[in-house]
Amino acid sequence: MRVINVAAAQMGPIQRADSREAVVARMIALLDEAKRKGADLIVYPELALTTFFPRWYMEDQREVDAWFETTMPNAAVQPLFDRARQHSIAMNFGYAELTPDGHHFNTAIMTDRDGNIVGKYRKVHLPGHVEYDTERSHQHLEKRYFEPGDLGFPVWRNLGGIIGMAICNDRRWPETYRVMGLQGVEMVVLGYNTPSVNAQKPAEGVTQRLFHNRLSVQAGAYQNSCWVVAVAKAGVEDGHALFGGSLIVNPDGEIVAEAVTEGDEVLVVPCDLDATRFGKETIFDFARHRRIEHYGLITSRTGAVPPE
Ligand code: CDV
Repeated sequence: MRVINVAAAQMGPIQRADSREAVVARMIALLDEAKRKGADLIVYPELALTTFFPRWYMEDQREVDAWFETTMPNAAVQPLFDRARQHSIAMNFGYAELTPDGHHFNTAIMTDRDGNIVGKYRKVHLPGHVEYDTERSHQHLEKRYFEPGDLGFPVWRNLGGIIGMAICNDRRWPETYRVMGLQGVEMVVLGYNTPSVNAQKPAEGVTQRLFHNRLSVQAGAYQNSCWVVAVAKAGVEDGHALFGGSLIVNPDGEIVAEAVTEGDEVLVVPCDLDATRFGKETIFDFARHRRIEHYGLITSRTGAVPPE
């Protein structure tokens, strides 16, 4: 058995006025709890250091840039790195990244047990819109504030396994998991901020939205025979509700742990990476069963084109 004890560290709401330092203190409390529960790896949400700022329409670029980190770790986040190294726990968390040459990404990093950053991922599938949209019940301006990720979907050897990262909306796209599956991924870790209300279909309801969350994550895990750890930022941020439902799914696509609150909550599960082998060697043995000669449209066409 090759076991990684994974902590899904769901975070409750972060208000617009909350400082990075206050958020990092909460993340350290979650890390301490994860340590007590024997974790090797802790997974935090997307944009873990701030409120989900893409809900706010901003025109002043200086105001936008205030939500971004220009270095990682920086002074506000260093205490988290220090505690993680002390505890010998690897981390994954998301933040808004502003590069030295002025690019803006929705980014996640992964560290090893010594607090070294060993992997970086930049969100590929950016949902939402660029301009203020009067038709929506609330704004979702990721396409305004971020560029699509430019790093693809790499995987990394860490903690004795092969681990990949994704961010929020990426979890709904089968391509996300399959590109990592083709690199032998054994565990996908991802964070999300998902509004409880569909801005374009308010009648949808949170039950259906949680169903789509589970459906996407469970399908990704099963079809690539890997573990998936999906972690929410949840609760009401300045009047805007985000759903919880953080979950850990095994390579059979079964949910093995699921959050029950919309606040700070830690789920720890021993994930045996060898449990990925059966699926990878049988029904999802890609080398034997995939038929790439029929998959050309996946990479040559973006939108659907129905026949005449
Ligand atoms: N942060 C996100 O990417 N949220 C999207 C919402 C807007 C649908 C998600 O897929 O959860």
